[in-house]
Order: sequence, then C-alpha cells, then structure tokens
Amino acid sequence: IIYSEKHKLRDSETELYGGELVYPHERPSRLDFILRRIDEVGLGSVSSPFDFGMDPIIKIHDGEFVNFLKVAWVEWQNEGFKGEAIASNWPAKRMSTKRPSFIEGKLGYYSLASETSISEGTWEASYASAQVALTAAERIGNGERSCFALCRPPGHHATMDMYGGYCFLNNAAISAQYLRDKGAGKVAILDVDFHHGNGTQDIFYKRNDILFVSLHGDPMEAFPYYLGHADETGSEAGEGYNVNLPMPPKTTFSMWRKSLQTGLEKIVEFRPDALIVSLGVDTFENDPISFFKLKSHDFFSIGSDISQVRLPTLFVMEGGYDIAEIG
Ligand code: 6XA
Ligand code: ZN
Repeated sequence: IIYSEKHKLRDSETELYGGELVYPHERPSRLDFILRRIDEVGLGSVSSPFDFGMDPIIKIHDGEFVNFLKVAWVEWQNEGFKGEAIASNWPAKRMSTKRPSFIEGKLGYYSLASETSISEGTWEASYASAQVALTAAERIGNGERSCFALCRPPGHHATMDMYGGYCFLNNAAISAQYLRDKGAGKVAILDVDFHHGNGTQDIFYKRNDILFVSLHGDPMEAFPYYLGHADETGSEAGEGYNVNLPMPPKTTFSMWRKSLQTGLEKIVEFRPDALIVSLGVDTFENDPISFFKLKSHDFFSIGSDISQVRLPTLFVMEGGYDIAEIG
C-alpha cells in the first residue's frame, strides 16, 4: 500500500453540484476512512512514495497543460477573483480551438467539466498522487504480486490535456506507460469505477499495447455523458483494444458481475504482463452521486474474480463517496 499525506493539500471548498456550490464529494477524509480500515483488518504495510519527477507525467500529459495546472491557482488569484478557479465557458461546437491568454479562458480550454475547481495545493496533491501510483507501479515492475496506490485526487477522467470529474493527472495511465517503459510488453487496465474512464480511454485509444476495459453507468444517463458507449472500440492500431460495458440505473451485483466476467475474458485473451485496476467504489448502493446497487460484501467477490486472472495487479484508487462506508 502506497500513501502520501500530501493528498490533504487537495481540499477545495467548492464543487458545482445541482446548481449549488457545495463542499466537494471528493474530499480528504475519504482516505482517512480507507486508511483506518486498512489498519483494522491488517491489510498490509503502508509506505511513502518515491519521487519519479516530471518525466513519467509528461509521457502521458501535454507539457503546456501541466504548466497550466502548476500556475492556474496563482494566475486566478492574481486577477482578484474571490472564489476558487472554476471554468464557466468552453470552446463548444464550431468555435475556435485557439488557446486564450486570460485565465478564465484557459480554464475552459483545459477542462471537460465545471464541477471541479482548482484551489490552493491542487497541483502539489495531484503531483504527489501520480508519484504514489508510480511508486506502486515500480513495485509491480519489480515482481510484487499486488500493490494498492492510495491516490487522491483520482485520475481516470483526466485526458492528455484536460482535467475534470475531480481528476487532474491520470494516475492509471501514467502507471501503465511506466510499466511499459520498464519492460512490460502489454498492460491491461480494468476500470471498475461507476463512471466511465474517458481520460484513460482517450489516452490509449489508438494503441494496441494497452487494453482498456471499463464497466460503468451508461453515459446516456451518467457522467461523463459524452464518452463511454459500447461502440467505442478503439481506432487505427488500437481497433479492438477498447472495451466499454455500460450498464443501466439500478444495476445489481449479479448483473454487474456478468460484465466483469466479459471484461476479464477480454483481458485473459489479451495476455498482458500486468493488470491495472482503476478502483472506484462508487458502484456502492449508497453512493451519493451514482446509481448502481452493489453491496459491501460484493467487493470481496470483485477482488476474488480479479485474482482469478493471476496477473500482477496494481490497484489505483479512483472514486467512491459514501465516506462512512468507503473503508
Ligand atoms: C461530477 C461527477 C464527477 C464524477 C467523479 C467520479 N458531475 N469519477 O467519481 O469517477
Ligand atoms: Zn466515479
């Protein structure tokens, strides 16, 4: 288990939710509850991350995007705005793709949703979160059977050059590329978060060395809405290496588990050297922002099913917002 206290630096005050600015669902106490449970059940020892620097991050993300994340909060504050930095306008259909110079324009240029505000410490926490994932990936590369990267903020919505959905850097994608560079020929990513991992899909869409499989709420009815349909199967060399398994509201574990079996069969067929699980637990029945009906004990079955593929497995924490039950 890899964990950094620096996640606490990401503690924004505002999320745009239901037309109100509320205290974000994605908050520091999520990891406090997970750590407490890890301790209670004696899951394993908890270690601090190493610093792998910027190189593995800019193998996945655009350099200008990363520079924007570093300075956005300061630029926003320098304009004298009172609240946190939150996008309110986008390059929408048939508009220009030129990058504006003013911070308000850049927020929309580099984001895919407006719920996520940029606040003090957001960059520092995001950087540390990526280092947590990289440290866990390094363990897997060195022969560990499994490792849990307690990442916060999460990552699977972040694309090469966009943040949103509480995500800034794509921790799973950064780890996958790191494992490839360390010698893994093929890596599979299984995304079990309630939400479609649009960022991870987009990053690897044209590649056949990284298989992406996602189980999620149907984007016709759930965030991120504009990606995650079953007919998105990859393009160019990546054709056939993207698998989306969207499911409707009120999906129970018996239905969800059939999709997991389908996804795991694809992974076995692909014969990867390692597996990365984007571990969101917002599929839980009482999750405040999601609509699946998984029960607490079902998550043991998920672990058991995943272990059947007998692959070195890196778990990367993503979503899950029933804070009291998240452990
Ligand atoms: C905001 C919905 C963000 C979902 C974040 C999440 N409108 N992603 O849990 O996995
Ligand atoms: Zn989620």
